Amino acid sequence: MTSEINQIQPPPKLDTFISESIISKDSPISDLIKPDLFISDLHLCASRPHITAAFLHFLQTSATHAHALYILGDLFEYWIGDDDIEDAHITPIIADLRSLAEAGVNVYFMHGNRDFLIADRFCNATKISLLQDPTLINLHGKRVLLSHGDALCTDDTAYQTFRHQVRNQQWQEHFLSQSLQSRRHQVENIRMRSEQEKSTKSAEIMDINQAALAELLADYDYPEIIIHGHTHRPHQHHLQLDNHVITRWVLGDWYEQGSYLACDENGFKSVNL
Ligand SMILES: [Mn+2]
Repeated sequence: MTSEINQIQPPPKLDTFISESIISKDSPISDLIKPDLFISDLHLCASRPHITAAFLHFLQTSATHAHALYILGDLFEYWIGDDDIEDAHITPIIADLRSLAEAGVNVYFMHGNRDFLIADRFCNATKISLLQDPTLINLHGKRVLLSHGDALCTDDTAYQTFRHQVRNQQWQEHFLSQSLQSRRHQVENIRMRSEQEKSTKSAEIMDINQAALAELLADYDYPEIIIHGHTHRPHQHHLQLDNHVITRWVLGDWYEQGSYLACDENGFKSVNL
């Protein structure tokens, strides 16, 4: 089956949920009021302390009122292995994520292309649950597909080859067997190369491929909503695919300003910090 994907104008009130009809009367009242929050692409890094400070503030304020926090990849600029957890830049992030989870907020993390080596030790220390990419969830009766987004950038064949290589278990075991210093050095080199390559790649190549998106949405039986990050092009897209109307939320990065997407029984709202 070929899937046709077309950008369309939003129908009225597409993202407004009709609360009474879709929320179970048995749901605890707090779950109805508390929003689910979605963030990605913070790229936390010791060289950008103001972003880390903004994130810690977010964890101590807005996030504490949430039902759940979904971190959809690239929380860190890079992650060289869970044995780096004692790093002075990392420890306050771990502590505040753990405090949030201990305060009763469900915190979920999905790997991005920068922090795909986050594993059990990090998850145990933060009490975060790791999500597979993609993951389908149900929010107020709507099916919502979550993804980081890099797997959809299929026009960037060089990147997809790299992605395939570094997601290989043997590659990861070999990489993790090296010293922290050596790993940090290698990652710095990869980052530098990738920055140079980015300047020569067209904007289209680095965006998601519409056919790959259509295939993913069809595979998941046309969820009403897909949320992803990675492209750093925050936007609410409306599209029509095989007679299904689908909303695609693209999350923003935190380079200049923090932002999150909130969902409650009234629908979605994009918030700048
Ligand atoms: Mn990314």
